[in-house]
Amino acid sequence: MNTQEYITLEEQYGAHNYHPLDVVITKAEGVWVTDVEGKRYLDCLAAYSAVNQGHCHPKIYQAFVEQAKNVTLTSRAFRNDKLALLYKKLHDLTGYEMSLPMNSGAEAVETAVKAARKWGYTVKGIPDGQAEIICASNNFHGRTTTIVSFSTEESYRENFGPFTPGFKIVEFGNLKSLELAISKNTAAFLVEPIQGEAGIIIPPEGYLREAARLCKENNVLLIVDEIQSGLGRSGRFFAFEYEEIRPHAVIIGKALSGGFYPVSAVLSTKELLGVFNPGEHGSTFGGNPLAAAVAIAALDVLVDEKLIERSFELGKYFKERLESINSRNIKEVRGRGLWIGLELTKAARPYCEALMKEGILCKETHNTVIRFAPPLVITKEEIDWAVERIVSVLAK
Ligand code: IF1
Repeated sequence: MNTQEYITLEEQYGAHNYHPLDVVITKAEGVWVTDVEGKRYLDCLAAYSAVNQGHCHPKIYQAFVEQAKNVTLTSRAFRNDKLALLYKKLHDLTGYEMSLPMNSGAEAVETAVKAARKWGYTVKGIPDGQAEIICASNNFHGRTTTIVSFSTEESYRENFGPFTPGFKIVEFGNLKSLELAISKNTAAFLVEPIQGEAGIIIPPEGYLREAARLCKENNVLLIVDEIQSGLGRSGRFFAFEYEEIRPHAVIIGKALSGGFYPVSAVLSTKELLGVFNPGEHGSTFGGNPLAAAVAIAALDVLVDEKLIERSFELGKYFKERLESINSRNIKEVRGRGLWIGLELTKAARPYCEALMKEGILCKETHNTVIRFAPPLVITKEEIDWAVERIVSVLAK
């Protein structure tokens, strides 16, 4: 079948909840993907940072296949011999006392919301049914009904109500707004350290540090969503490290599996994750041995191949090269690590389509931003190759 035939089938039989670029990928390796016509592209999206380790990484693949030969799923009714090792690895790498595994990122966010509420009632002493969680404007934390309840993006909410109550919105980056929103019933402040979907928005220097202080003073949990910003994408293991803080809980997903499988987790203290008793929360697939084996390998690759350091160094280089482009179409270049938003003065979609023709896959966000977030295994030469094409497309 050719590209058009796949598209026709998809449009006829699949729900239209996406508007993808018209490229049908059939194979991928490292930073490169190949479509059904045999054309190669440099992937500058990395599945929204789920393939930080590069597509089909051989070491993760090996762990995946080896584990699939033994046992893939036990359910949590029984134990398996991989989950304990993942818990230990997450603890050793991050210092967090405990973790709770789920599948999609949204499920881990839901887990954090439930944990924070229960902590609010049983530890902080918030009156029953009154717990509040504060979230930031222009957040993105997923698409479940509860999560879209605290989205500020109309198209994510319209016609999906009624919504889950108990969430307050503050302006992202504005400490005064946070301070005013905190009440004696506030259980948590949930925030992305760098907002991804909003267009790779870095808050003002000191924002997270001061937010952490406000939370501490008011006995409010600081929960950071590092599903997209974490695991090396920002040039640090966690993006919050730039502000030298220690959030009470961290949510991870995406690259935790290197793209092989949905694996997510909440990392936190015994005080917070200890609120769950048997039967109160869970998932059929969460913490399964295949997911655990894949996640262990995915974390090992990040560390062993120094991908976090690589993201920092090459991200700086890529950003400098983009900043040096002289084009009246560019409004701003911003980002951290290999996570760069190029804000244009006009709609970004036609530029993404033009870049695709030149062999670069990237995706616009918020209409005017092109994001560049290649797998962290990209080389300097490949960045040069990309920049050459970005320059020529932007000149048009
Ligand atoms: C889609 C965006 C990126 C996330 C943060 C939780 C989740 C995500 C910070 C939920 C997911 C994805 C979902 C994906 C597109 C993508 C995205 F544009 F929508 F915002 F990356 F920028 N927290 N982000 O970024 O994780 O349940 O999806 O595993 O198509 O919706 P999930």
